[in-house]
Amino acid sequence: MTISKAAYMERAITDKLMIHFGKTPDQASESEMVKTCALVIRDQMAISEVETRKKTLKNHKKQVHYLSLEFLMGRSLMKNAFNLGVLPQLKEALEHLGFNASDIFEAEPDAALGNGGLGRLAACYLEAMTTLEIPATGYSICYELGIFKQKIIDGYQVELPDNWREVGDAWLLPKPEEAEEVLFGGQVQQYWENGKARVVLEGATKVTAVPCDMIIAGYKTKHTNVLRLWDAKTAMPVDMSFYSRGEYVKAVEEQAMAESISKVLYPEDKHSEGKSLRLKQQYFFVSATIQSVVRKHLATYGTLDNFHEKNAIQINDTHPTLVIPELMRIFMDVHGMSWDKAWSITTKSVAYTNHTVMWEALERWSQTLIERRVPRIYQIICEIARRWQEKCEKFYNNDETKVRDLAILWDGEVRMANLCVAAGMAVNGVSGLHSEILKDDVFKYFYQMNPEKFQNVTNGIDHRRWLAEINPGLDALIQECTGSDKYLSHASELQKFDKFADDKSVQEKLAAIKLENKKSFAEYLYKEQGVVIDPNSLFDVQAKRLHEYKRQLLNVMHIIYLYQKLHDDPNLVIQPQTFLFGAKAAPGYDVAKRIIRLINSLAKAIENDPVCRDRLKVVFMENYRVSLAEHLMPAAELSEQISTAGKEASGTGNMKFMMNGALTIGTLDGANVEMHDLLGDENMFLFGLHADEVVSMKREGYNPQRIYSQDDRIRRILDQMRNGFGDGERFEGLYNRLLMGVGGSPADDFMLLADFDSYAEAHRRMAETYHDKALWNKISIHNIARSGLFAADRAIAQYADNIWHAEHKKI
Ligand code: 26W
Repeated sequence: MTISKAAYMERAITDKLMIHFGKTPDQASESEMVKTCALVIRDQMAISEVETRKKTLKNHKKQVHYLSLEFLMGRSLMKNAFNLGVLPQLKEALEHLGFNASDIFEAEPDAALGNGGLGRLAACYLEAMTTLEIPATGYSICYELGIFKQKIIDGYQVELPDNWREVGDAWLLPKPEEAEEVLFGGQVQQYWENGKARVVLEGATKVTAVPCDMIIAGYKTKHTNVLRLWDAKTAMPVDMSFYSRGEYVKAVEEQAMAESISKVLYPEDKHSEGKSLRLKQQYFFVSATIQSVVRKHLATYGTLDNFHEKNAIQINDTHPTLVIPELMRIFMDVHGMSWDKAWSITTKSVAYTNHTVMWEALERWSQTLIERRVPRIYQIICEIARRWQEKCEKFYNNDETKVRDLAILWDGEVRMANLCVAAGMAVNGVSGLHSEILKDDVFKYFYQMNPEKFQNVTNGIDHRRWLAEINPGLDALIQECTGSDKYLSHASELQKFDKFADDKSVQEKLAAIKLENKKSFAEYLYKEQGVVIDPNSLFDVQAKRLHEYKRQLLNVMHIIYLYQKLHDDPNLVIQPQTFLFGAKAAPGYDVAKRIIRLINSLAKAIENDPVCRDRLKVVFMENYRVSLAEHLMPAAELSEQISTAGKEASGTGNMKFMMNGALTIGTLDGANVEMHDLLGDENMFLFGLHADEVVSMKREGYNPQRIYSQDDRIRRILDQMRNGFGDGERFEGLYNRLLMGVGGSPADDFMLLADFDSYAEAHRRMAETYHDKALWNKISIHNIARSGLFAADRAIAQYADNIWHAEHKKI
């Protein structure tokens, strides 16, 4: 049976290769093979997509529209084949054609249309929405360049463009017949027509938005969904008179300007820059999306009166906030609705997810910029803001501080988060703790006005990708112990694995799987980067964007501490450890880049040090990305989740490590809190201040200099950091940041010194536990077995039940 299916697959591949590239398998390159396989799989999905669309229309089901400026999709070939249930035959066909299947999978470029957690979450959610058979569409921009590729040269981060589309295009279906026009600039004109006020925009610049659809396969379902990526094209026809007037260059210039909108993903994380092009990107994808949604709705129902009953629009952080005024504009200016009716429908359709409490990341746009780029949208925002302010003044009896806090327009700026909370039908945080902080702090006055709006949906990850697909050894063990593959559809089944925690033979099998995974990762790292690591050392991993609040620097401080300890006592017996870092720094974030440089100095120093080199190893993994994470997670043993409490909204890497059996060393922050609820103190290495203690310690006047002067270890670590490691690099800037505060930010803003002692103590407990192999494996089993809560399926079911009110397959 499988043989014939594989033969069928092989035939499809050879035919496609011939038609598309005019080649036979022996002539095809790996890239051509990736593209060919993608086209074969895409054809299969395209058929189900047509069927799904028909069914959704016929059944008049409520649809979900997930708007996000980022979708960090990663690779799709193996994932789609896995979900469609054709992975075995695809592998067999490739091998039979003379290719190494894993080389082919490895040759696919990541579709890296995102920065980090927020973008990867959107990708995991699309998969889960599809598996749960929710009619859903993701919307974003078809960036030509995804997040930059990171090279490390002489210890420094260097950014290179990521041109993913050469091969990645194979997944995209352009739909020029569904293009939309988006207008920028111009003047708003109002006039009366048949007793009704009409608003039109004159002299605006048109940009055409062409959809490129990426089909998403679900697991064990024929249901498919689509990620619709908008490509910006100039709307100008090739106007000959333009050219004859000698304005050739101008014509080409305008084209380049329009098309620059979808050129590049902004590589910022946690810092809103207020750049005009970024605003254009936001309006471009929002306007195209809403026009397309409204057009399809009208084609089905012939009325907009039931728009909110048939559509739920989820906005992923504030980046798509302009959907709110854009819906108002289309309802009123294009379809003649009254303000009140348009507002009532809009506010029943849109929901907002917040992903950060860092003030730098809360988007604020200059009013003049918005007015210039999208004048009609600006008018509508002003009117929303005026009405909102009236409401707030009434509710809070003109209390000025509260009204100011709640304002949408303030001090020449538009506050996007406030607009979202004022207009959204629901607002949610992404972990229990984070959602509480939103209610008690960030949006406290909003919460007092509308407590029923505020919800929590703890993040989740696609466990089919992040466990079954990337860790087949563990997948097999779980299936063996739980008796079936049921956990793939019902992640809560993982619980059944818990009772094997004390089973010696299961512990040993798990240890053997981990060791295999560590060996494969060591090989991978050697191939990619030429670095040798020892699979028998403990793999201690911190992989995430580089940011001060995530405290990679605390990890570094502790490694320096171990390094100095070994120097004090060269005969000290310690567990050999490999510290793996993976992190991109935003190109303009100098402190983050300095920390990367420091990690590389430390790595070099240890490598050249005969006392330490057999016991400690530090590796900075270049270009951390989804596909690297897929190799890394199965091999990790210790997961570093050490953010300053109250700062990490949720974290999702923490969940991926846990699911693959790593133990966590972490603070009570984000979803770590919920992990701790499931695991207890005995199955996790908890340390550090709690979120409320961070706040109160800051209020009472935190003094890192005192810690520095009283704790010898800390003084030595920081002094070493300042002086560097003898390679000509000194890190006085970082030292000053911890002790003096620089450029307006307080000394040690993220409280590394306050948490150091407790962190070192947790590491000590960890090393002791690692020594007891049986205990370590037992804890690892508990971690895997209790990670089912963090499946994206659970999170999506909550969104569907509590926010979207959309039907879904039960899990
Ligand atoms: C405007 C620049 C910018 C770009 C991205 C500001 C903020 C962001 C994101 C909100 C940053 C982000 O990725 N947040 C992460 O979202 C994850 C998914 O919910 C959480 O797990 C992480 O804790 C959170 O940092």
